[in-house]
Amino acid sequence: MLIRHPPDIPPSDITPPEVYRERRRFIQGLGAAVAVTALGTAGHVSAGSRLPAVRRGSHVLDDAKTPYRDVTTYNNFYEFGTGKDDPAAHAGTLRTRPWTVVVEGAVKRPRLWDIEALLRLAPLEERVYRMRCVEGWSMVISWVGFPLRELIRRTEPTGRAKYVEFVTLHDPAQMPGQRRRVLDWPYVEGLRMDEAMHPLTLLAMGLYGEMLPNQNGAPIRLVVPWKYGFKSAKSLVAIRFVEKQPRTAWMAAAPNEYGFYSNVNPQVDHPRWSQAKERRIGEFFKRDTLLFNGYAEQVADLYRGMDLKRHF
Ligand SMILES: Nc1nc2c(c(=O)[nH]1)N[C@H]1C(S)=C(S)[C@@H](COP(=O)(O)O)O[C@H]1N2
Ligand SMILES: [Mo]
Repeated sequence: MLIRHPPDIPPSDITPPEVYRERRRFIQGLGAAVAVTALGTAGHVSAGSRLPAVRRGSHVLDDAKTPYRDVTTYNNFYEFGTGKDDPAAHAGTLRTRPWTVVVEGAVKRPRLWDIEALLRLAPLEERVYRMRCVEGWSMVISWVGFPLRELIRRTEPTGRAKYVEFVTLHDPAQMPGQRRRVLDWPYVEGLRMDEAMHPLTLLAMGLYGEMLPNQNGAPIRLVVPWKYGFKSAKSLVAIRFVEKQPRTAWMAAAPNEYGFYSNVNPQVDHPRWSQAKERRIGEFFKRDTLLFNGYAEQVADLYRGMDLKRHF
């Protein structure tokens, strides 16, 4: 495995989770004495308070939702290992209470938010979004959260705030994958201010009406449905308003492969594979990948006049 380029699986190698789990079981069976663990049967649902009431949101796709089991057992969360089943197997060590998120930088109202206060900052709603990983697989996921702009509004960014930086927890004791320098920890992502303010950009605390399981980024994560999955940073501890474009973890790891924008774009291939198609988890035939992951009508204006091949 090339650890400098972690999302390194060519699309042809992407295995549907059911096949993958069977294969896992088979391999584990070869280890004879080892009892077969029920991989991710429940997942690690966060302890602590329950979600406040959730209303049906404005962006609910008609597409069939990917089963909860797949959404919670086939994950990318390198802080717990680089295998798809590592997060479900190992994220139990993450403690999600107490939890705080510092919101700071070029703002009038910096604040250290307690997670319980964040959960009640704005009405929670269900959003069913298409999600597309840069590796070439996709899912349709029911999130629970509120638009990031609700938090931004209360934070009052100043004129110097041009970008927003999102930072994941850095604690190798809770996140054993951070003991290896797979990435330059902590995981950092970024959005341009107008992308962060877009009504589709979500702060998510739940999945399928329940608290986020640890492996999906508990207790709070970003969800940006028109961008490749890695922009949606998990287990956030800081949100910073900054003047300069943030140095994201993936750009630092492989700048020629992962650009700042990372908009889903079937016309811009990854240097090592085509991005024209994707496998929806649970389906056999590949689908055509859609520009901006199918959200062009809502987001294309953000990029008008930009060369999307250069700003990939
Ligand atoms: N902190 C952190 N956030 C992360 C990742 C990660 O490794 N660490 N992986 C990203 C990638 S590559 C994808 S595809 C999505 C997967 O989210 P899911 O496991 O909830 O489907 O999380 C993104 N957020
Ligand atoms: Mo991804």
